[in-house]
Formats: sequence, structure tokens, C-alpha cells
Amino acid sequence: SALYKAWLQYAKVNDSEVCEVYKPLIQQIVVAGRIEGVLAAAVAELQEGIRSMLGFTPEVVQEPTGTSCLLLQVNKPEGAETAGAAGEGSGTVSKLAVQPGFDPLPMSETGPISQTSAQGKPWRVPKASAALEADGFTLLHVREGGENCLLLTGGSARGVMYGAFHLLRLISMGICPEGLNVRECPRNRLRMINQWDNADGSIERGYAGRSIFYRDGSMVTDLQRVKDYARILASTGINAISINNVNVHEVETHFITGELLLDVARVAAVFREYGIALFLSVNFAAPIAIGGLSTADPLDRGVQAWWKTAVQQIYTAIPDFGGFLVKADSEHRPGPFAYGRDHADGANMLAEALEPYGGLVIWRCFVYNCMQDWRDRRTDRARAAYDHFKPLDGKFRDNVILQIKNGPMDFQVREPVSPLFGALPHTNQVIEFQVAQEYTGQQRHLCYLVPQWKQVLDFDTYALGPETRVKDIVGGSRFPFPHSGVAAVSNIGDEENWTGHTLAQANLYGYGRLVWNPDLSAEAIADEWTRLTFGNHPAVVAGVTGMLMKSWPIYESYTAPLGVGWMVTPHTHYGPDVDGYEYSRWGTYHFADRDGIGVDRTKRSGTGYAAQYFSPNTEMFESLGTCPDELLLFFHHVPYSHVLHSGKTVIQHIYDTHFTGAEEAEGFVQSWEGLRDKIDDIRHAQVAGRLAKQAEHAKHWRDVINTYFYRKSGIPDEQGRTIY
Ligand code: BDP
Repeated sequence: SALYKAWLQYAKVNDSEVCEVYKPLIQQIVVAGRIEGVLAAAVAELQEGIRSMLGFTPEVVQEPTGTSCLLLQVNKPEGAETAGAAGEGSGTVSKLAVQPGFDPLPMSETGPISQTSAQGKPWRVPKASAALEADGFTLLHVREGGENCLLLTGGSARGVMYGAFHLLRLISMGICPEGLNVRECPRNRLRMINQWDNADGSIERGYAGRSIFYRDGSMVTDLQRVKDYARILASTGINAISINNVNVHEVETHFITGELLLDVARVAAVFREYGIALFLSVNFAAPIAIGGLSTADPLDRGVQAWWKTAVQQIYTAIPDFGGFLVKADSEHRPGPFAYGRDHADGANMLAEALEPYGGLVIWRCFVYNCMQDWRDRRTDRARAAYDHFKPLDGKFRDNVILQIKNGPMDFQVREPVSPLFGALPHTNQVIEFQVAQEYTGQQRHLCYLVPQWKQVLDFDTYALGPETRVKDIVGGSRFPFPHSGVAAVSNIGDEENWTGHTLAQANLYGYGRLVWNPDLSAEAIADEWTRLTFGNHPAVVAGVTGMLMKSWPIYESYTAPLGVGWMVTPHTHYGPDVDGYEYSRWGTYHFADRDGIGVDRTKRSGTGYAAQYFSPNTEMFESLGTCPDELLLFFHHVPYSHVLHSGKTVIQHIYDTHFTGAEEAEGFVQSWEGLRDKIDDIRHAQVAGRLAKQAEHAKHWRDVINTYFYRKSGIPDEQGRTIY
């Protein structure tokens, strides 16, 4: 169904001009070598996509019979055999195949896909590029001497596959191949998705049904849906996945051994076909839980030996196993602290076991005391990750990567960037986002998160002076990390449309695309997604893109104000409860009283969190005069009458944003209604239903928040609107 196909609709192309240009070009797909593995996935995708969009199935041949074709080849670095390419002298088009050892092609700008048709660029005889990274590709339109060909060259079979998906996107978006000269390389090496799926079939923070991986304690037997998931992930460039929750329970603890390991191997085989490496979340106390040892102390020789044997067994079953993801000493998970060891001891012990096989340990920095005393204003959860990990910089083995949440707290609608980025120059790191909308409307509200992630990736840490942006740090270009990249918690489940809210598919798509190239704009990604998902009608493209782009600010405006966070119902994290966490031990406070609100995190009078940044960020956040409005209450406790840079008082800002936010949510209902005749009934009705509920729920948020602050402050709304 259209719901299920997500952005791989491959809808019939109606533009006859586009059809006419592509048809002759891609009647034949030429692959000289053996077609297997990822290359087979790429060829199958091309055949199916072309059949569906253009109405014919290209034949796959070793040598072209005419003067037009789509040539796929793998470019191996200098000296190596050129694999999968047309062999020398085997036909006219084969001369187009790369020859090893020549200069790299000129780079074309990696831009939004709608601009990749580089019209009129002079064509040169394609030469091998030693610099073409494994996951990169070039896509060239070659028209010379009676030949008219598309030449797709990957740095590896994976590169060819990414190029195939790229070409299919171009066709879907109606972009002509004339003069095409694309060169793309992903900017992040590790492009990962984390499933928070449990063996019982539930999903921690899952908002789109049950797990597609597990049912009632076992792995599902029919892996078709998993395969389709691998496909949609690969289409955006994802190359790694962890398939079980970071909170590892009893059954999942056993995934690394016996029968369950064989099940994991079956899943790994499915992802392998799409170039995606499989990781497991592991239980740090596994040596006790399954090994029968009395300790999990990382410095204990018995424990070390146990993990080595376990890892050896894993690699016997899964030779290209990615490694472990670990949540330790956090929210009641076991970890090295129990033995008086630090997190470098813990991570390094696992890393040593994985090292001979090239495996990685991805160790999360989400470590804090979730039992802290709310009466003690000096403790600050925001400080915890930095306080724990900064002193360990440089102490981790080369195959350890720290996974750092984008903010210091927990995926709120607005948070500052984690001060750990840039503060660990000697430690591999990945940033962690949450595609699942735990705190941003749980896929019942529309909240396109790409603009938020972009702000984070663009943030300048000043770690090495100006222009030390988060995207360059995690992209590995500012510090020479052997491993780095991006990870995120997935938002999919077994609902027909994967994500519950059909428009929430844009977050998964956008995540992959942004990680591939963090310089793409949020609008360009929204535009691509909309075209691929709903077609190229200008009203649809403008309408849906517009809604997506407004959605995060709107969601923010009717929920927790000015960066203070939370105010959600405890445990479920859905819906307003202003004091829900105020007197609990989770460390998430707003400190609202009759006089004011906000958390003083300055070094002058507060928790000192602001000092964890580099200058001038510390000074910017520290001073009321320069702290950005949207983060004011994250860093400062101020009276309700405090005047923001916007000119409004804090209390009036709260009233105004909550009134307009709820109104704008209502506006989504109308905008979507206007697209009724241009979107299929099923998807239209599905989204319409969600938007109507969002509009209602936004009013509820508005009323709860406004009433709370009116009663606390006693200050009436300047405009005299109804507050209960
Ligand atoms: C929080 C979730 C919790 C997760 C935790 C984590 O509420 O369910 O286990 O993060 O990241 O956002 O480990």
C-alpha cells in the first residue's frame, strides 16, 4: 500500500518528457562482474523502481548491445582490479568504464537532490578516482560520439547501491539526466539507527505499534518486513543498526549465545544485503546472568575471558558483526561503578574482546543519577555526562566510540547542545538523536525534527576556535577520530505506515539524508520527502513542506516554554503535567514559584553547568543579556516580569505562544484539508485524523500551561483572553 511504501512509492511518471529521456538510457543495465550481495540489491531496486515508474523492466546484461545503457561499476583503489566493470575491449560502452589509477574526477557540489542535475558541465572521459570512498559514488551522463549513457560508479558495491537509490530519486522527482555529473560521499562514517525493541514485542518509547523484529520472546520467523525496513533505511544511507533496546532485559541478554544468536544471525543476513552492519545492545552483567560468574568486574580475568569467548562465538555466527551498544550505570542498569571501576575500564574490556574481529564498542554517555534528591539545588543532571566522561578523554581504546545525546538532558523540544562535543578531542564519538518523538508529541502531533537536528549539528563549539561545529566534530574532519558519526533512536513499529503518523516518516527519511550530508537544508529534505512520498504536484509540495517546516516551532510554542523542558505526564511523557516531575528524583525541574521560573545553571550563582562550554559559549549562556530567549529558562531563574530580547515579559510570552501555538495547530487541519483531492484517500484520512486530535490536544496544553502560570504568578494576560 501507499502507506507501507513510505518514500519508495516509485509512482508512475506522467511527465512524458522525463520518460522520453530516461527510456533509451536505461533499457539496459550493464554489469560486467558477478551480481551478488549488495550489488544484487542495487540491481533489483533499479529494475523494480524503473518498472514501476517508467513501465518497463530494464534487462541486465554483461555487455551492452547498443549505444545506450546504464553502466554500473565498482571503482577499486589504485592498483586493484576494477571489479564489476565492463572489461576492456568488450564493446563500445566498455571504454567508458573506469581505468584504475587516474586522477579523480572534478567534484560537483553535493547539494540538495533537486539541484544535482548539473546542466552544461563539460564532460570528461571518466577516470578512476582513488579518492572515491567506499560508500561514495559518481553518477555521470555521458553523451559522446553517438553514445548516450549513464555511468554509475561506486567506491564499493555499497556506493553503487547508494547511487542507484539516488538515480531512482531523480526519476521520481522528474529530474532529467541531461548533463548529470554527481559525486557524493557521505560525510559521516557511522550512520546508525538504534531500535529500542524488546524481545516480548514491545518497544520502549515506540509509537507505531509493536516490534517488527520480535513477538512473544522470540525473533519473528518471516523476515520480509525486516527486509523492507533494511531497504528503506539503506535508501537514505544508513549503514548500521542495533536491533534491541539499550535497556537489556533477561531474554535479550541471551541474544549473544546459543539459539538466540542464530536468530540474530538470520537478521544480520537480511541487513547485510543492504550494506547495514548489525549491532547488539548488551547487558554489562551478562557474565553473571548467563555465564554464572559471581562478578562482572571488568578487571577480573575470568570476566575478560568470558567476554572473549562470547565474542568469538558471535563472530563465528556473524563474521561481519558490528559490535556492542552499551548503556551502563544509568537508570538502574548494571555497569563498572558497582566494582569501583570507571567507564573506560568497562568499555575497554569489551573493546579488547572485539578488537581482533574489527568490532566496535559504542558506549553511551547517558549516565546520571536518577535517584537524586530534589531538595538539593546544587545537583544538576545536566552536568552529569560531562562530569563523568570529560576526565576519561584519551583513556579509551581505538575501537570504543562514545555515544552522546544531542543535549545534556533528554531529547526535549528545546535543549542546548551537549557540552561534551569538542571536549573529548582524543575520544571517538557519535551524536545521538531521537527520531522517535518521545517528548515531541509521540507521532500523534506533527513535529518535523530535521530543523532541530540541523541547529545542533551547526552549533559552533569553539573547541578549536571558531568554526568547530558539531557536524564537523562528529563527521571526523576536525579531530582525526578513527570512528565517528551519528546514531538515532528509530521511530518505526509494525503499523502499516511504519511510523504511526504518516508525516512522521519524514523524520526517518530526513535523519538518514541529513546524516549523509549535514549541509542539506531542512527545507530541501522536506521537499524531497514530500515529492517521493506524495508526488510532485506543486500545491502538495508547497503545502506539505510548509506544514513540516512550521511544525517544530508550533509544537514548542504550546508546550514547555523557553527551554525549561518536561512538564509532561510522568512515565508516558505524553500530555501536560506541569509539576509531574517537579518533586521526583529524576533531576528534571523548572523551579516555578509565585515569583519566577527556570533553573540557574550559571557558574556565578547556579549549578555551574554553563562553565562546561568553551568560551565564548559559556559567557553567552552565563549572561542574561546574551542568553538566547529560547534557552533562557534552561540557564536562568528569572521573575515572570523579566523582559526577553523579543520585548515581551516571560509571562506574556508564555500566554502569547500558547494561544498562537494552539491556533496554528488548528491551522494544520485546514492546510491539510486543502490537499484532499491531491492525496489518496487512505493517507489523507489517516493524517487528517491525527491533525484533528493534535489541534484538540494543543488546546489542552495551552489551557493547562496558561492556567498554571496565571495562578502561580497572579499576572493577567495583557490581552484579556480566557485563562481558566
Ligand atoms: C529516555 C527514555 C528512556 C530511555 C532513556 C535512554 O525515557 O525510556 O531508556 O532515555 O536513553 O529518553 O536510555
